[in-house]
Amino acid sequence: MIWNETIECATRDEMKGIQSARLIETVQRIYHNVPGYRNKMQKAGLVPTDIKSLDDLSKLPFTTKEDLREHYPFGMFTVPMSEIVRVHASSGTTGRPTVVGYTRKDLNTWAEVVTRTLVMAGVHRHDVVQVAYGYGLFTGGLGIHYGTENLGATVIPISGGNTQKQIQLMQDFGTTVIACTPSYALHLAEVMVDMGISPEDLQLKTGIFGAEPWSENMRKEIEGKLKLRAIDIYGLSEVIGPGVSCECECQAGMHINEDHFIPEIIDPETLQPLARGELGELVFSTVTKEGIPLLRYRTRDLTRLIYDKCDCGRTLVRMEKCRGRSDDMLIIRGVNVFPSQIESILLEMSETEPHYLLIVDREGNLDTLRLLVEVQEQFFSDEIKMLEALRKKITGNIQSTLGVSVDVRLVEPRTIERTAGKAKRVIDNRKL
Ligand code: DLL
Repeated sequence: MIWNETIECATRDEMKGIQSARLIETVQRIYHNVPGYRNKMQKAGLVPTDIKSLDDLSKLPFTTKEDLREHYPFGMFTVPMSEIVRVHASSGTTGRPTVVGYTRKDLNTWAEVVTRTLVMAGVHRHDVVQVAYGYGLFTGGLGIHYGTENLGATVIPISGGNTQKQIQLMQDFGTTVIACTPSYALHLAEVMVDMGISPEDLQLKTGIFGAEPWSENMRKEIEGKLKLRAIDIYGLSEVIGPGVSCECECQAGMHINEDHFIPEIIDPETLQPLARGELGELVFSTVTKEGIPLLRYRTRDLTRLIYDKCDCGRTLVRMEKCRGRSDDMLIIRGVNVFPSQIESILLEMSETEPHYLLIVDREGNLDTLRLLVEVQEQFFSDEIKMLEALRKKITGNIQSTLGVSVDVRLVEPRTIERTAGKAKRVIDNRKL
């Protein structure tokens, strides 16, 4: 089933027409209501009438997280506060939170795009959807919640944490769809084993997993352990929250709701748009939002766009699974390392668990990379000689694939902290 066939299966010309009209209108609105952005446009020598179609998009200045922080909390809103019916915020690791505001129309748009994504994932109104993303300032819980209600499926608004209760309710309420971060999905699988509950005791068929990067190998692991189809959903609070894009049942890239959020891929160094299909930083212009519309917002997420028609029949452009963020990329003695590459290597080995932590330090002038990784129960009880061989194997695999040397420390199962939300994979102690 397709929720909004006219849009989701539009021709490229039809989509371009919709995007152009909405872009022109949004530029006018932002120019007249947001002094900070008007200044940027004036500096670039632009007036709103210079933007005549989608082809002019790349003339516009970028917006960044720093802009939002600078105008904290509400300085980038384009409507009076009396029109704002909800705010959300993302905490981030440093600095002030990024605050976003929604008008009633924005909340309707959000519910619509989340409903589309759930339908893409194969969810229908007879499903029971357990929302284990956090409810609160984070957009995950409430975002998926209203999309599910809009679809007409049953929502269990349990929020994150309370893992044993999550599993008990899955069993008692006949949950068919679980929505949470992929790292929490793995934790659920782990606790299920402790409770003596197997996936066959549950009715799970689909997982709606996102909010953090996860590898293809992690997908296999989760699908194997929970016996469901693991679907990748993407979004960010600045753009709207979850529902910016999502995989369909083909699991071959995430369809972007591009009638609302126009994507571009740029080179993060030169800031120039890249040719179709190239890997770079994803940038979004929101063209229907009222509360806080953003033009050319730099996500820092690295991916590429796929314009071919998908086997599901949708023509909405797809983005590949995120490779990581330009600001998550570690540079270890000059070598670029993404935590997701290490995750993939670990998951290819049968002896390790997908729970790991990378610790970066600087000793003298040299970067050091330490990897703590959990070893499966049966291997941990093995003799020291075997463990040393395993340690060498992991070190060798990482060295040969990524070209960095790493100090591997094997740790007992369940010693790396589990979180109900986004997993923390990296501790960078360097003062750069
Ligand atoms: O994480 C919104 C969300 C909630 C998406 C629930 C999906 C499910 P923020 O807290 O603002 O919003 O964080 C946004 O998280 O720029 C990416 O770096 C990362 N991210 C989100 N989804 C994915 C994904 C929510 N599927 C930031 N794959 C984004 C990789 C993701 N990274």
